[in-house]
Amino acid sequence: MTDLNRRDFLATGAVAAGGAAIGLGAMGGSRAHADAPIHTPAMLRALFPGAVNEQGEYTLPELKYEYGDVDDAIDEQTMMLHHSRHHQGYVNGLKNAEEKLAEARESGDFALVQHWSRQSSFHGGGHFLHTVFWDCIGPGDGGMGGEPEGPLMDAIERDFGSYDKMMAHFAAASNAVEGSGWGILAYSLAAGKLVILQAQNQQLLSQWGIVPLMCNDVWEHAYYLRYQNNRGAYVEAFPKVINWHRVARRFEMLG
Ligand code: MN3
Repeated sequence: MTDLNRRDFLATGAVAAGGAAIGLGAMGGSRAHADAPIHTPAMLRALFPGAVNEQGEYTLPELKYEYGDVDDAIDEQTMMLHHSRHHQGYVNGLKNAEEKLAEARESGDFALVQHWSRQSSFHGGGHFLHTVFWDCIGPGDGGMGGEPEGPLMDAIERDFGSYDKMMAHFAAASNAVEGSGWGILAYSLAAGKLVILQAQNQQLLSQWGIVPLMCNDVWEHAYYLRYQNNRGAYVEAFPKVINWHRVARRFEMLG
């Protein structure tokens, strides 16, 4: 999927137009309309690279870079623990919750449905947001830092006024998350524009109908070894390791 250029993307979508596919309209100033490109389920799953394997099972995504490669903002040991321990825990928790809910459907005993629904939301939110987090930082595919270009920059300027205003809003949202959580730059499928949100833990305060494009994990486990309780210093350093090329590609997948 990631090798497709825009023309191939559109052509492939046209082939799939008769199947189970949906059209989104993220590009330029246009909102969703009748001739918007058609997106297959496989194309949309590519927004969460490595989150499921070919069998549809939840998996820990492999990073496209080494743990030490984002040391400008995040130290190697934190990256290793965060990816291999914390994120793996969310994958395991999501699988377990879905197994327990399947057992409940089999037995008809839904006494614990609230508990396992919460577990599914918490661990699922963790799995999918971390998948985006790893994808939106690190070297490769054009490199880290700088500013976005192309349709994503156009949309940032349209929806936030400027890149600097967007990043000031993003940093403020990340700093002000109450407790553990996330700052998230997302595309609203519902509104056809970019939005900045907070998430408490992994799953609260979200809107439905959004696709996270770029996010910063502000749980202490994401920064504590180097920054201790100084979340602000971590949030300030984070833009050094954003890979805007991959973020832009995620955005352009929606167009
Ligand atoms: Mn985390």
